[in-house]
Amino acid sequence: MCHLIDLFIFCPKKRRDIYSTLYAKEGIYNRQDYFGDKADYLFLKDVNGDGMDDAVAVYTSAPGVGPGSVMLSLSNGETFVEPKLALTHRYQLGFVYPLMGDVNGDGLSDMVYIDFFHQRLNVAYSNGISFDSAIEYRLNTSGGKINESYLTDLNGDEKDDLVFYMPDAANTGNWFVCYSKDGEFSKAELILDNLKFKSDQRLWGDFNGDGFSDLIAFNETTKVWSVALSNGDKLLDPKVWLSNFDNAQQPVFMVYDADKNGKDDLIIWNKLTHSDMFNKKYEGKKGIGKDGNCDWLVACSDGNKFSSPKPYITNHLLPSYKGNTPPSEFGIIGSLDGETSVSMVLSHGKWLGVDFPGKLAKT
Ligand SMILES: [Ca+2]
Ligand SMILES: [Ca+2]
Ligand SMILES: [Ca+2]
Ligand SMILES: [Ca+2]
Repeated sequence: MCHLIDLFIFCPKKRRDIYSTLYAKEGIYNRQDYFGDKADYLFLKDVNGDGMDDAVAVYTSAPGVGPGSVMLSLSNGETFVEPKLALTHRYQLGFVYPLMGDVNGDGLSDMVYIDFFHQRLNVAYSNGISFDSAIEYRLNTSGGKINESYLTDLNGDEKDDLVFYMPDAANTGNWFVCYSKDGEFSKAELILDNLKFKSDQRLWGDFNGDGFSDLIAFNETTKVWSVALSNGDKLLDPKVWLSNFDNAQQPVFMVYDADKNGKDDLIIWNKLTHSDMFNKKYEGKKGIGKDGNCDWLVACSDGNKFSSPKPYITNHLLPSYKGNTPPSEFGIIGSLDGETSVSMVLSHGKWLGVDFPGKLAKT
């Protein structure tokens, strides 16, 4: 039987001491076949607590998959294995969204469903093998409406907290936290009284490596990335960490410690968005119009600022190299062995990962 994957090029894992751009065709790896296709949400999180990130696919209503199914495929250090159903949790489409994080601090990533309409969380704790049935937590936001939320550890106690943004008139630009503690979520507390600037995209990570998660925000007009560091209790005033950022290709942004120095970095995925992958005019060309060129770039944190973004993988699934495979629908970054970061694109159920190519040279 001929699998499509036979057409991919396999290479041994490479570790490099100095910075070099890795062509995806040299190092692409198939980490999983036929997992997560048509899923509504995909995560790369450590569900069984062995330090290696596992693949999680959440389905709302795909054909042939039970509504609310959460599929899990564990990392064995290089690939994903043993795909199975780990939870069924049906939820209201349109105002409930799944997140993942370790809410109870046991080292196992839990499934969390935030319900923006009812202002509540349903938490399905990982038991190391699958997820237990969800427990409901009502959030006390004093009447404010949550608009955007993240699970991240603001106060460094290894339990992920719910941080969120409330854009209504009384709270414009204000950020709040409900701390996870003692099996409950605290009443909402103000952590930043104003974002102090207009932002178009926001993410969370620990950019200075002190264990407290920080807010990063991008302003598309000024082309500036700013970081508001956490002191474990509040967010400090935002400061510019990267300016003159070229957003021409409208990339996907992620936060991850790519070079594994303990400080989260800004990851930029120039996603290819056109669907006409067999169109000859794309062959050998990069960055057409608003389409990305399948490159991955990293802006490394030194704890005070980001370096200028550098490509570290090029042509990660550009159709001219992989003529039989449609452009990737999804990109994600994590670590399958717990030590090396892997940048992954997903295309029709295939998870294709390339390891971070060694340490970046100092600039
Ligand atoms: Ca794992
Ligand atoms: Ca947990
Ligand atoms: Ca916490
Ligand atoms: Ca921090």
